[in-house]
Amino acid sequence: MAGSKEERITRRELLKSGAAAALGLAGLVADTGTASGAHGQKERRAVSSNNSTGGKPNFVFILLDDLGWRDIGCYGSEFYETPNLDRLAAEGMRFTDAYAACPVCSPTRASIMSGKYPAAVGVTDWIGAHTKGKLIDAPYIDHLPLEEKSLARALKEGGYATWHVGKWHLGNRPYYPENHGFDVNVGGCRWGYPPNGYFSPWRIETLEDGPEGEYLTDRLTDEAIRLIRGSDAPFFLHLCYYAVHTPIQGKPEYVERFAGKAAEMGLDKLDTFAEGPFFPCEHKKDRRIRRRLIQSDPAYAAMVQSVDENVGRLLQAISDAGQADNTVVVFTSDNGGLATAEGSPTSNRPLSEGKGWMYEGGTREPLMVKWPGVTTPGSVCPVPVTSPDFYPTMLEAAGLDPIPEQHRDGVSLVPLLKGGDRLDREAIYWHYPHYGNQGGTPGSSLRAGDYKLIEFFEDGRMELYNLRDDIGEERDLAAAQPALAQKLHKMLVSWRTEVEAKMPEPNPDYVPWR
Ligand SMILES: [Ca+2]
Repeated sequence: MAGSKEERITRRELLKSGAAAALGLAGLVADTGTASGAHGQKERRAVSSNNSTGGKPNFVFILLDDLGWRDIGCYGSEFYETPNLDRLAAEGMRFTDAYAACPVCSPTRASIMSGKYPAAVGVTDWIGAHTKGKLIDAPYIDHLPLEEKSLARALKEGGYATWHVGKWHLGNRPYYPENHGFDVNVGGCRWGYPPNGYFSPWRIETLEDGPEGEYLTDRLTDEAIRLIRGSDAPFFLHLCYYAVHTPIQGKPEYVERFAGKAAEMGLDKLDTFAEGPFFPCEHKKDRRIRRRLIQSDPAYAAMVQSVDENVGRLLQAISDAGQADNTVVVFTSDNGGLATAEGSPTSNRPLSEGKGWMYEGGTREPLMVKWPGVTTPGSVCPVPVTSPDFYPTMLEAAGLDPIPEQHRDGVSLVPLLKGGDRLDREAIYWHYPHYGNQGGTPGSSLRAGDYKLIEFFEDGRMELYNLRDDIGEERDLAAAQPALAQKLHKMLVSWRTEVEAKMPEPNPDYVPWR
């Protein structure tokens, strides 16, 4: 089965590279940094020899909470320090246009586990949220249904040891990781953040408290390393750090160092925040949106540093276990950086807004994948991809049969990881019929090629952007290009119908305050 799948890919890729040559696209492909041609040939041989040993690769899937697109050095941060993550990018493939399927966390996590868009699963808001404003939030399911065959279950049936370490936030106990195909659950529970902060005692019911003051990011990594050391491959490690979600708490020595760095860089002399309008959601109507303009928070930088250090430690442990050449490492985040509320600890600029918003700051994510022998070291992929894609990608990388009825919204990224420059997909969709906590309003959006259309449900307004020319979404083209806006809106509406997306209703008790 694996053999025939491989042949199919090979034929498709050969056709594709032939077509690219015929169209004179070689220069374009080289410019975007994706590999093709000779590279592709070499990679395919590497995959073949890997498969002929009968070995399945391990998967280390590292999911951050609220880490923003520009929170990493190789994505442009000048204040935070991430040498280990930068090295991961240098050794693997970095995606510039990778997305979370939702601007808040539970829905994106559900999309990774199900291979479906959040609207198709029914988990469209972070579990525990109930808000209203001019509209009343659409109803949503408060757990990942057991009818969904999770990625973990599929890999377990395919012979993998499956471990969840860290944040889960996909429902109460009946829906915990151990009921969704994970052999091991360390730290996964109903909480979306450490209820007692990052220093032990954490009071997380599925994680024994450490010594007084032990730092949570360190401990989760220790637990992951222990699992790796005690295992025979293949394994799937789903390592979901609670960082860098609120409360923003870094190790004091790091916070102090970054406070000094901020002063050295003169960041303490610049305007840090801009006050915006009053929140559109009722529970925050007395407060104003507060946008962070620059990355300069020492405590947030300290949290990022701890993540980076721990990723370094984890990768070293994989190498020490002799598994480095047989382990696919994926690093990404569940939604955009927190930039407009709750302390606004980071800035996603040049992207607009952040967590909780339909703009790019809400959903564009760092994504790096290192698949030894397959991804070209230091390659950069500009093709838009989204979080439901991980499910079919990992099945294909494992040589397992696809389950199209399950991961129906995901597209395997294996062709891109092998150096291809396109996916067979018309558009990527979002549906967030909620207000959330950060100032965004309910809406849907899609990205097709370079264009992105957003529909805002409060007033039916549509905004159209060309992200290639305008990454900051500053020039709305809806009025200038009405035909395109209409065409994309039609696609959006038809997609909503297909996934039976729930819509918010007007709030009859709404009294305007903005
Ligand atoms: Ca999150």
